[in-house]
Amino acid sequence: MKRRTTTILATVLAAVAVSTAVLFSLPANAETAAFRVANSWSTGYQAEITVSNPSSSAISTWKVVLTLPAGTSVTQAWSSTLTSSGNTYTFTPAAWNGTIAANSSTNFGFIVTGTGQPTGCLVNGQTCTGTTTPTSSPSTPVSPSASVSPPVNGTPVGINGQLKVCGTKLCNQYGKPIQLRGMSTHGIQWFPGCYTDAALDALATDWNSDLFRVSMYVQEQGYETDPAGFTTRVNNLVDEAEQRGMYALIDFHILTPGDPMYNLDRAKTFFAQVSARNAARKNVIYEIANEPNGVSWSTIKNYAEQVIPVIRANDPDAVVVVGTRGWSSLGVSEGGSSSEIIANPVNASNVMYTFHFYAASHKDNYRAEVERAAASLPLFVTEFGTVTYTGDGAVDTAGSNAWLDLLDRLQISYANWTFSDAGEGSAALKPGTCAGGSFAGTGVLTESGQLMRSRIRTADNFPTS
Ligand code: IDC
Repeated sequence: MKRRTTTILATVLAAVAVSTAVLFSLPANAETAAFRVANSWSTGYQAEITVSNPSSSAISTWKVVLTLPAGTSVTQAWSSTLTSSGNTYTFTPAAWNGTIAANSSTNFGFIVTGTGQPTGCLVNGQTCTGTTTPTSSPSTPVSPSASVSPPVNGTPVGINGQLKVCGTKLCNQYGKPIQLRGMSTHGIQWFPGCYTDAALDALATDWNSDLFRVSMYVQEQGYETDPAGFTTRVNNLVDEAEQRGMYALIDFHILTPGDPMYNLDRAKTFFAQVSARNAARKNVIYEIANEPNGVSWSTIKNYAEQVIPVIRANDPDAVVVVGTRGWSSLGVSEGGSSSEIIANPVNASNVMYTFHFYAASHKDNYRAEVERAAASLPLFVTEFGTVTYTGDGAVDTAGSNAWLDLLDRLQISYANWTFSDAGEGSAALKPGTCAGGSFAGTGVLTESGQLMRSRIRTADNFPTS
């Protein structure tokens, strides 16, 4: 049998820190690749390579070899398998994207530490098509990889549109302060069956939930084990929320270790991806560090000031929520207070600060601190429980209502831990509910779920003028 030779083209778009980019461009007659803008920061950049198959038959594998100058290296890659030798980096398919159909393409991404530009690029042994061209800035518009749904009339996103921090409040598209009330997932690595269409329908139409927090653990079998897979799962849940007019809070769920710097490169990679992909969506809020612990506020601030620019490069108008010291207790659980934040806020606009509580553990002194902090800082309760901080135990109804009354009065948005059927007191759904597949009504709810549904489903009365 005669062996067919196939031409494969690779395209590299690499935006680098000091306003130049390397571009191996496709010839005009093979313009099939969709580019994603890469991101850059002072110590590195994110790049993408599109491998295109412009022939009339499928190819079954591909290999891209990239050379970088000394002092610059690839530190992470996704949607490909990376090996390296010296300054040569070889990318071969991930488990799922080796085959490229006729007239199709696939792409992969990577993070580079250092600002040197690629000096060579081979695809299946041939020079990548194109030239090295200096450009003044990342020049290609972001193209979202999935279509953006139009706002659904009468839903929280349909009414409020793009959110913005105004003073100490979260404001809607009319510049009016609003409060979002909703639920958090449990770890999406553990409870995928709890976030089905039926589950999201129940949250949107039976609970009247404004907000859906997507908790993507980084450790504990989370993101670090499969960055591309978890990124896709988060994006899918963003879409599920969007289709129902709910806001999606993307939670980069660091917990152990508590130093966010441990996950800095992962955070840059993840947020570069989700912010590029979701830039045109109005329903996305970014929560960059669930619960920092055992680290100073200045470390958290340093982390935030490195991650926020990555998001802003793609999605300039999105609200970003920053974790606080002592498991997002505004410092209180580690002997501090919100004063350290007020004295030294994150150097970025349109940001809010996280506060978390568990009603059976955190009482009046925490409530007093929230009330005090709320006079100066925009706060967002991205997670709280009706039980103890272990996530288990009995529901503290009086404590939970005291907290929720305070949050309502101060118009502080919140998400409750958890919309899941975990066998623990904080879970809203009875064990076995998710496998059963029906989620609406009170029959499937635990005591915590009943309390939360009754608090969340009351009318919002979002102001429109
Ligand atoms: C808990 C879960 C529990 C899990 C544990 C460790 O409820 O099933 O075993 O995490 O992953 C937080 C954290 C949140 C905790 C929750 C309850 O953000 O991940 O979930 N909690 O302990 N901060 C305070 C309490």
